[in-house]
Amino acid sequence: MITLHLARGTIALAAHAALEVTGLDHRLAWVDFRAAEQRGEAYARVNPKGRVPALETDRGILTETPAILEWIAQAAPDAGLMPADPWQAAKARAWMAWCASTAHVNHAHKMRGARWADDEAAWAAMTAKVPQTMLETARFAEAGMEGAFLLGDAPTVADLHWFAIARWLEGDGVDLSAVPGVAAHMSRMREVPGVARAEAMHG
Ligand SMILES: N[C@@H](CCC(=O)N[C@@H](CS)C(=O)NCC(=O)O)C(=O)O
Repeated sequence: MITLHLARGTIALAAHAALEVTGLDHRLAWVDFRAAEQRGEAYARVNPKGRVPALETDRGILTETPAILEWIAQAAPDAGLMPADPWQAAKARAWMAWCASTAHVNHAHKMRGARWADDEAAWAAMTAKVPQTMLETARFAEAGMEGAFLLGDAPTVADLHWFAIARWLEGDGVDLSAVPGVAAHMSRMREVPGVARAEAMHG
């Protein structure tokens, strides 16, 4: 049995949605951020990095959203979430690397400034920059879309990763009317069977 460790509204939604889309049998282990469970001893045994998602499998525990998404896609190849074509697969990985290393980090500057500075004025400066950097992030995703989805006509793991981040845009001060292609992509993602069911559990 697969167990996904996740918290509401986080990037773990991407892996959660992938499990719902593929129909892989799984259970959910919710981590309570309000109680700082992600920094507790029990969760450190799951993921010493203190982050979600983490996926427990019969082979061990996997962390990092791009790796988890690719593993889920390969465990359920019929769902078609990872392109079979090597070039398209590489592009899906490129999107996920960007989501994890750039888009997600831009968002984290809003609330997690203490990771990068001890100076509270620096935290405020990082937070203040987020509406601009997240608008640029959204514009980059919008400009890169090759069709209804990031890689063309069918959703892939890259779309699930980006969707989880796009849900943060309004809270980050981005007016979605400035990026209609992103708003349309979010609507299309909610029509992919399984995505809305997962999203409904994230508030
Ligand atoms: N590189 C990781 C980042 C995961 C991550 O930062 N998750 C956030 C939630 S969106 C988290 O667990 N934060 C907990 C904390 O900072 O205490 C991935 O892509 O999976």
